[in-house]
Amino acid sequence: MKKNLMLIFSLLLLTVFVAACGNDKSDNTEGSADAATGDDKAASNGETKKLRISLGLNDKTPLYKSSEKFKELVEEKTDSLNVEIYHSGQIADDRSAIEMLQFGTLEITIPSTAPFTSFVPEYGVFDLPFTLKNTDVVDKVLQGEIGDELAEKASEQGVKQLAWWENGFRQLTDSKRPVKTIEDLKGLKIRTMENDIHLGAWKAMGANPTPMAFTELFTAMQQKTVDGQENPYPTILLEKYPEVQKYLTETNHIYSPFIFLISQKTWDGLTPEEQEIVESAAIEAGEHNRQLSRETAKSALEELKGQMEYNKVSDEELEAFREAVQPVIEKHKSSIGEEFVEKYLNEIKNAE
Ligand code: KDG
Repeated sequence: MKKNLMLIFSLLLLTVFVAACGNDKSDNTEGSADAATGDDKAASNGETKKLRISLGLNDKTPLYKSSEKFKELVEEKTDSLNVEIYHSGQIADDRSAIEMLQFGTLEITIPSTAPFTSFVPEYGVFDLPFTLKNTDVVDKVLQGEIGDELAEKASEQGVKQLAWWENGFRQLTDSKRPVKTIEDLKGLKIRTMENDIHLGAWKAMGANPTPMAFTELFTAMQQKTVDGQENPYPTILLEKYPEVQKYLTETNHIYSPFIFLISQKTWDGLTPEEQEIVESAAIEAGEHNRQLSRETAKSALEELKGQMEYNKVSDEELEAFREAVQPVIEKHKSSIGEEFVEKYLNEIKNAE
């Protein structure tokens, strides 16, 4: 009980602090520097609205570079909007950032879908392991009915999803041993995103999983609080995991989308013209992001092979992983929604 009160109190403190440095008109004075990207933005008529983007990943990643593309697209079309990009969890971790969008004390965040399932359980379809097999299927499913239905459900939570971006296919790293069979997972302390399906899946495969915010992950690996983690190749390379992890295991166990979320309160405060500019920029930057993410995943793997001990789990061995997680998939069909999961699995079959 005391812990919950402390959590609520610290969230309210954080919200007040961020609101104080948020859309304060005085920040829009002539020549106010953009704290994150160093651009000067003279407010044309003092009416410039600030759109701060909170990211968990650092400024070397495709996520950050595509956010810069979003900024460029918006600011070339209007003087009334000023985009600021805050990387590496400078403002908040994923879940806190989503809550701040709900309060209206932060404008934009672009997290993985996994932490968003606490707000909209249906996004959990992407956490069902070994369901999306390649990017062709991913693109068809996300651009289809499933993608549209999920975006509509997000609006019920005070946030508006403007576009699908890409985190990518997730791979395993650890500091203890190579993982060639499911038996090698036994007892490995694996950090997972804050998501019950991920937790259940790694438990079912024999690991000892710990849910943790992304902002705490590198330190936890450095201090050996966890043995390993799972993320796409660009994150593993660009967040410098080879410094604290020895083994890299290709599993492709889950495909993670990123979702471009804007506070409903922020959205409602934009003019129709500004809404059109922001939405089209989020979609166009999303196309840029998918391409950059896929190119970076290929080059990152080659670089990682020179820095870590790499192995790819054989298709035959992966069958044991798939079998182990089946009960977890069955269990979470009800928490996500049986009908929606069936629709998702059918869309995947049609796309394959
Ligand atoms: O900016 C996104 C990150 O905060 C996070 O969603 C990345 O996949 C991720 C993870 O493992 O937390």
